Amino acid sequence: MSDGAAMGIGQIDYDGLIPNNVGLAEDQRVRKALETWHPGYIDWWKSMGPEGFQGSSVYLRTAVGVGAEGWAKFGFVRMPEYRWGILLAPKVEGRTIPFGAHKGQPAWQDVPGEYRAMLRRLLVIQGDTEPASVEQQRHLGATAPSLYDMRNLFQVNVEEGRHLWAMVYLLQKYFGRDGREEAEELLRRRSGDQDSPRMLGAFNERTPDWLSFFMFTFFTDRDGKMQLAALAQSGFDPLSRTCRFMLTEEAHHMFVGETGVARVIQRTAEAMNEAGIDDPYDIERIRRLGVIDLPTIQKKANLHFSLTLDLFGNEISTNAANAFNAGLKGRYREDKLTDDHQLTASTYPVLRLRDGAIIKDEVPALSALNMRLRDDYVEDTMLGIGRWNRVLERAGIDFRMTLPHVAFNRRIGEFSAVHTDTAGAVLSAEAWIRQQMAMLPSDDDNQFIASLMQPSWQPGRYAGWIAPPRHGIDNMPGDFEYVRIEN
Ligand code: BYC
Ligand code: FE
Ligand code: FE
Repeated sequence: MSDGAAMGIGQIDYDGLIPNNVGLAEDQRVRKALETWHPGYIDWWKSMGPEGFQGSSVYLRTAVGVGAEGWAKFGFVRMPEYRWGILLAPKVEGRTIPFGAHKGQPAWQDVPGEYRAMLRRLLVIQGDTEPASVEQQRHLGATAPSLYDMRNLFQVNVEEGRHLWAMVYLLQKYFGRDGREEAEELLRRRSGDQDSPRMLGAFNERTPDWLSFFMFTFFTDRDGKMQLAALAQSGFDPLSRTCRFMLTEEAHHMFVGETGVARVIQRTAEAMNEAGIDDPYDIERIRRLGVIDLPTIQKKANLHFSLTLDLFGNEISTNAANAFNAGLKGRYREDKLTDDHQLTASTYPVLRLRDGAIIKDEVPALSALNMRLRDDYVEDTMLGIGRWNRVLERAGIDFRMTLPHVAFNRRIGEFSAVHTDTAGAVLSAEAWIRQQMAMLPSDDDNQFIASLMQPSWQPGRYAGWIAPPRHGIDNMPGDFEYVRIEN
């Protein structure tokens, strides 16, 4: 990192064990706590991180600054030697609490005693998702469709690891002994474990194949983006600054998911055109071309969208109202909104279940904050779906990707009590069993996808079910060896 000065390395101290821009060298207590936690983290990474590639050199970016420009430097790194750091966005002088009951007061630099428990819970939930996703993705390297994709997977993985560090820093710095215990627990829980699972449902699902991985980064990392954006508004300034920097990394995760699925769609469209197949539902013939048929891609999207919606919590939530009133968790782009930022007198429309039917209900805006964030999420997701559809449009294929209804396949909230189809029509249990296979991936679909997951590790080569990307990472040429595989 010697030539980093021009890129703002002055802001980050790379001398100690833990790179940081929070003055760890002078903060004995927290430095010691983090250094004590570090070996457990490395053990976790080696046993639960990318399986089989810990000795390989990967072309990764590492943060060397926190400014908007030039914060990253690319180079070959063995993942266990990645410099996971504690990086906060710069402090905004004179920042005030942007919303809630304390709106306008100076932002907190320390934890307000009355909100300690609430804040700790938010940090722990956020922190828990980060290692969970690494665990879910740990088997994927073995079937990577290219070295480019393998590198992107590992980049996402090391950054999710850094996001865990980000939450652990806040826990250890501001929550003393309780924080240290929570930090240990974050390394102890395991995705999908019967006895000690991760906290939120979607983070205990399997990510068995690369289409699932791309869908996960498109849909579920986008929940991460929305939640981090809401926490970036926090009146607790260290959390705000942490999340602001995490969001700069999250952009790449969205990119991996959106372009990943787009490239799968593109390859399928090309193969259909080459073979002269116009009917997207001619599934057997399309699969014989070695590509994933569009209806199956749609089913995967249905699954990941519905699993991710569960992460927004219940339709009506006093937890969300309390966190907003307390000034801890805001709305998406709170600072760009022009209302009173207190919401004590306003309402918000929410879809709910009444007498077995889906209706729209005006409820107090404060209790509907989970749904407001979810609506913003759906809007953001639609933009990406639109870009997938332009691939189909350009290829002249008569098929469009859509999002299922928000009531479809839910396990959290009001709609967990009913079955619906993807258009939101309520179904009997019997009809659900009959129609489910047309809406969610079946065993047969999953087996077909699994059959395509053969490694393609020659530099510049891509598996037959996915199109190459338009540009290399860091402008590297098409045949660049992004991962030097060594065991
Ligand atoms: N699973 O008042 P309610 C990411 C519980 S992703 C299990 O509606 P609230 C990433 C809830 O805990 C972003 N339980 O919910 C992505 C509560 O239980 P208690 C992660 C659930 O509190 C990809 C009860 O039901 N960050 O970063 O508003 C790769 C009543 O709930 C679930 C965050 O989520 C569920 N899905 O919770 C890597 C931000 N939903 O306490 C990383 C922090 C609800 O009454 N979290 N419950 O026993 C929060 O802001 C909120 O806790 C939630 C919703 C958004 C999760
Ligand atoms: Fe993350
Ligand atoms: Fe992410």
